[in-house]
Amino acid sequence: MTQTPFSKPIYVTRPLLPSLDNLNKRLVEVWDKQWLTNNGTQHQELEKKLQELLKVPYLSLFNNGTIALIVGCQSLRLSGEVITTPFTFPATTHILTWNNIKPIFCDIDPVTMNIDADKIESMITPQTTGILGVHVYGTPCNVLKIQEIADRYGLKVIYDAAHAFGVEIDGVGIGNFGDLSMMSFHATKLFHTAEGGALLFKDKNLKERVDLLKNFGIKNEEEVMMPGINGKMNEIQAALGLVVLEHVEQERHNRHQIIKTYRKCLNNIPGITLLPEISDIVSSYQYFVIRIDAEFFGFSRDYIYEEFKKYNVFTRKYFYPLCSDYACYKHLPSSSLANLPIAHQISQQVLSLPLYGSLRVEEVEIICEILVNIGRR
Ligand code: T4K
Repeated sequence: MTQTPFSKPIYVTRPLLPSLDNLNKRLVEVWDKQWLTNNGTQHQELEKKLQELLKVPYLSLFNNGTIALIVGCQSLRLSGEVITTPFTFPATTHILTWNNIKPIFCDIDPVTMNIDADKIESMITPQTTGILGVHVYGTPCNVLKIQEIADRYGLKVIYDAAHAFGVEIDGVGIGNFGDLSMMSFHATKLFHTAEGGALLFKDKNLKERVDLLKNFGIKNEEEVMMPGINGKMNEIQAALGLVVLEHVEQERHNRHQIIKTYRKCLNNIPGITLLPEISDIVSSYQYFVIRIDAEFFGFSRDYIYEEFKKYNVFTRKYFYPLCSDYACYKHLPSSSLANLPIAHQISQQVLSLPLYGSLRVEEVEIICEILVNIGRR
């Protein structure tokens, strides 16, 4: 059957938008207090609720995930070289550069698409101070192996958990692994504050340092302790977050139904690989990603991406190109193709399909049909 294009664009994601009435109630509180930022009551309430929900000892809110990660690096005093993955959003690598740290790219695991823990050790030099892993699409890194290597070499571990809201391993919140983790609350994330983010960690001493760093280093009106930055989340962002939070469980449920539909419709199609479902993991259902092997499917990922557009479906190539191929990083020795063969192969194959709670199951079935029909040409 030939499909007709959707009458309105279907994007890779759409933000969870709670009722404006509920948001307004919160905004009235903010207006009444005439307190718009700098650790107001909405901020305090959101920080506490998230810390409990994400099952982590300490959490500090930020105005976005990138600034949070920059501050995270500062708070751990990382320097020299940090081993990281090239298969991620630009922010992960850039925050190292903003901290005057040299990124050392390590290849990725062919199944999880996260940094390959078995390859990290061979990249350690006397300059290495840390490991920066990304829980890509919300799939956890090999946290135990990474910690074991870090402990043996005295390295810090940071996780970019931008995609991993609510992820748990055997009931343990993802923010408990490593020295600290960053979550993004950008509009495109499962939970969001339009722009926003947080650092999550276990060390009590880090809370004071992180909170100083995100507030210019100001301790009180007469003492500035360190060269901080402005990383504060404002009251309007926090109020939005508190209202969005009430709907996150329903959003997760809806996304789970959509993923089940994708899995049913795209199962056993030669050349299409679905990400494995991992037991003992609570998922964030952040992205639904397929891999397309052009040889077996008959058409390349790039061809399918363009074809989808003709049907008004806007998929995304998260993550292509690799960070190691950006003009600012491709000169690095660790950026060579020989060092990153798996990452190169996977970045040519991945395609993120539309996934958001208000996407209808019938729409998902049509998206799958379009893909299957392309393969039959
Ligand atoms: N680390 C990782 C691994 C990350 O993925 C990210 C962010 C970060 C760090 C940095 O965290 P933040 O500093 O952002 O907190 C989007 C997001 O902007 C970005 O936050 C996210 N990762 C990345 C994976 O996706 P783009 O450039 O793809 O965004 P854009 O504007 O093309 O949006 C994608 C689709 O979403 C649009 O086609 C339509 C839809 N959309 C988007 C927005 C902003 C809406 O429907 N409404 C909206 O308001 O980066």
